Amino acid sequence: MTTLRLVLGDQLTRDLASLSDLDPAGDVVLLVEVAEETTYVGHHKQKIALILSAMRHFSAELSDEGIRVDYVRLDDPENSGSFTGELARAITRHHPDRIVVTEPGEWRVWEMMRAWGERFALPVEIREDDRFFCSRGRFARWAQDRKSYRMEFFYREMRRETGLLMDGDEPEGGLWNFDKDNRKSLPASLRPPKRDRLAPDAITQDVIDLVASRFARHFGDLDTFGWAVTRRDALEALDHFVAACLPLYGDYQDAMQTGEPFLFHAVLSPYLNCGLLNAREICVAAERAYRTGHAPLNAVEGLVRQILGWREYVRGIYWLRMPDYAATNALNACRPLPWFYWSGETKLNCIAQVVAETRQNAYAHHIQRLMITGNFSLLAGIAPREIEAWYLAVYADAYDWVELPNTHGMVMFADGGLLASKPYAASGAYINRMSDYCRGCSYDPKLKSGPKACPFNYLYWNFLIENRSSLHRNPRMGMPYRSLDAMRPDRRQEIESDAQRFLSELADEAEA
Ligand code: DLZ
Ligand code: SF4
Repeated sequence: MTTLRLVLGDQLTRDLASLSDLDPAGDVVLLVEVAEETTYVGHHKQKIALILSAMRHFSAELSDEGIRVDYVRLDDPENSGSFTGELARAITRHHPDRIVVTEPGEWRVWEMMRAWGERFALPVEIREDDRFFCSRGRFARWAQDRKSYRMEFFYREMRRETGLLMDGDEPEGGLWNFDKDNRKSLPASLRPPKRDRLAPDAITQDVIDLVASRFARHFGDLDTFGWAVTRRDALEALDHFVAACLPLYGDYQDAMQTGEPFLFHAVLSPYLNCGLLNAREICVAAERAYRTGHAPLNAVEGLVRQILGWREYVRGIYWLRMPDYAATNALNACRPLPWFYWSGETKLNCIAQVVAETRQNAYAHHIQRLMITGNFSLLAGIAPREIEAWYLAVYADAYDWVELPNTHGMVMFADGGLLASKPYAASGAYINRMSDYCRGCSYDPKLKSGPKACPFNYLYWNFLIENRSSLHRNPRMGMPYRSLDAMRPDRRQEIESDAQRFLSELADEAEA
């Protein structure tokens, strides 16, 4: 019996469910580079290069094991350009008795997969993706009969279930969450550890050349490519993070500094999300660092919360609520995405810095994503679909299951509060406190009105004014609305006219 096992570009692990019972004598593993996946959004050049190079390396590793691999390259003249088309061609090559796949990370692909059985008149087994701590069914059971789905409660259950950072039945250190210790601003004297870029090997160089010629118009620099593309190198990146960055990861988790795109962050999500690393080994390595006295609890708990808590939780929400989830727009936001999200050409220095780093690295850390590019989109009322497509395209770690809930729910509050208990809206004061961006800006974060004032300042209040009917009953918004209501009417008018001027200039730029 021949089984054809299709492995997707974000499933690059030997531990994949669909490879668990692989019979090297008869089975064929299929990997396909397809135009549809490279262009359904205009991915960052480095993201495409990372995935294709990691796919080619993974395929070579399987072949070295004696496994029959059928690998279709993007520049194969017969390439049909889609998963379905390539599966059809592979079926005519191998005449399999059945197809085995692992569930994908995207609703769009899930729908494709579910149609394959009928289309090819073959048994298609779609296996659960057991790389996650919490299966889709387990999450649905947790969510059942709950009025609200707060991450914190889900996270506690996951801690209890996995035993990670537990002291018997109690959380290690007596608290579930040490987030309050993780908001320090970066002292000027502190230099974050150096990150090495890996020099491309011949396989990666081939892919870089392919991406440079075929995706020349896509966003992003390619000459700075330095990602690990094998499990071995990704494991080294994990070791380096634990040894050099983890001890201070918690303290400066929310800090932002010009010229320091990585600070003490893990920068492992691109590997984790494409299969080169797995969630459990990262959490276990971090816990070990705590138990051996190498890293403090606030750092280790912060990391474990990101992976065991938040990452699993957003995936759960995605599969629980799709496809309707993506269509909600609770705040009726509809402005187009400003062009400066691509060009970086804007007087808003914080955005210019984050876009420049994003272009250079296909990476920005979570506070840059949430509180700079995200915060601006929220305050300016950018259409959720536009900003979601941007995040999905520009970050090397972005796949729909993780990008969509983070952007739609957490950043844009477009789900009306299913994911976040309040919108993460902030004025220039927050950005000024947590970064050095304002020092190099032509706007003044301390000015509240007028053309020199930081636009985040009046956009923040204007956001509250524009969305009063949706937000003022939210208990966590009580304080800002009380402050707004205490303002004199002429101050409110000033806010609205500053915001109108700024937003209409944005609209003019979009039309130009
Ligand atoms: C993101 C991506 C890209 C750019 N290219 C490919 C590809 O050529 N072949 C492939 O199998 N997967 C690719 N991917 C990842 C898929 O888009 C991803 O597997 C689906 O979106 C499901 O998460
Ligand atoms: Fe950003 Fe405002 Fe600071 Fe300029 S002043 S960097 S726009 S927060």
